[in-house]
Amino acid sequence: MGSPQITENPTIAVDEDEENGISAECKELIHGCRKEKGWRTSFLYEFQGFWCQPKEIDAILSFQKHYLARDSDVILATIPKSGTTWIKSLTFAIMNRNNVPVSDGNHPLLASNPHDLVPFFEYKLYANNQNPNLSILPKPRIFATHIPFGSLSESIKSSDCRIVYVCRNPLDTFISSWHYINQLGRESRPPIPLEEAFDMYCKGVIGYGPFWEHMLGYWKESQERPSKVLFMTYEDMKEDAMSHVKMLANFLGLPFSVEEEKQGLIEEIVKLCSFKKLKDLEVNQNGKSIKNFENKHLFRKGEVGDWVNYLSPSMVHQLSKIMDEKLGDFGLKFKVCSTVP
Ligand code: PAP
Repeated sequence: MGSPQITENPTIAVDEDEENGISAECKELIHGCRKEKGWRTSFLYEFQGFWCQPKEIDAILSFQKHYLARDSDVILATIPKSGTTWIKSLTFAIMNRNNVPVSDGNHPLLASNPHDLVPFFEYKLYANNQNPNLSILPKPRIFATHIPFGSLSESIKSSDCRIVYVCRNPLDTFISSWHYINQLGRESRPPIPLEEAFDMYCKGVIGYGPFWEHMLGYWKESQERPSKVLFMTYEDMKEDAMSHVKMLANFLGLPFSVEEEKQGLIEEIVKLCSFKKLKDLEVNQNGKSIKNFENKHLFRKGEVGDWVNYLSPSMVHQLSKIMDEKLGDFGLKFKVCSTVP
């Protein structure tokens, strides 16, 4: 953010800051992109068909140029606020269970936020380093991203690495995003009104949106290549976490043995990664994992259907219609529960 002396024209001050430190290539590129007012930054730019901030675009360019997937890599993909923190914790616990027992009092998930254990390509690995040396990372390498399927690096698509995609009912994702964005900028800017954010969301203007394109990219791939992309929803996971943990372990090629199931390991993983357990940890109450982002804001309510408390009937109607039009033909449906206001 600009200093108080140069905030006479805050839009320009913020805008300059947003472009600060990005590469010349990225600067040139974004000046040719369509732009719209952002939720949290002055602008979002339409880059490769999705909306993004300049610093994210710069990191994505580096990622696309340099990341080389290994067959054993696992990529967790989401659009923000769809269950990223949860799927990171579950996948980490499942894949590392032979290195660190889930019941270990020193389990990494008890002391670190899942975002520290499973790094994002665009916020961590390629954010300040064009070509980080990822070959030194221990196996199993688990990465995360919000990048749409079409813009993943070619090596992800052509290798045997696996992708797990989690999506969430857009009505809830919208409300979760709106709360989060307003928490982040509390000291420096007024909250974005719900109606304004809603209009942008319905136009597809949100980080990595439009949400329908994001979902469809991974959905289609999961239909065509089910051994490559596992598609799960937040709602299904909430309804039956145990069977989803089992499904996830099978997909990752690390099924639970009969012995592990008998010992109750699946239930232990579900408990370790539950909203309540993670939320109450010291690291998630007071820590910061992604620069300037407090971990506590990653754990708000963790419920299905909280949108009923915020959206008017006409908003529900409008967004449901978009969901139907954009996703219905592809067999991707979300429940709009009976408690519509
Ligand atoms: P990110 O994309 O910024 O990392 P992400 O983790 O996808 O965020 O989304 C946060 C949402 O997941 C929050 O939803 P809410 O605003 O509706 O409450 C958060 O509460 C929820 N969440 C975080 N951890 C868990 C968990 N372990 N189980 C279930 N929901 C969770």
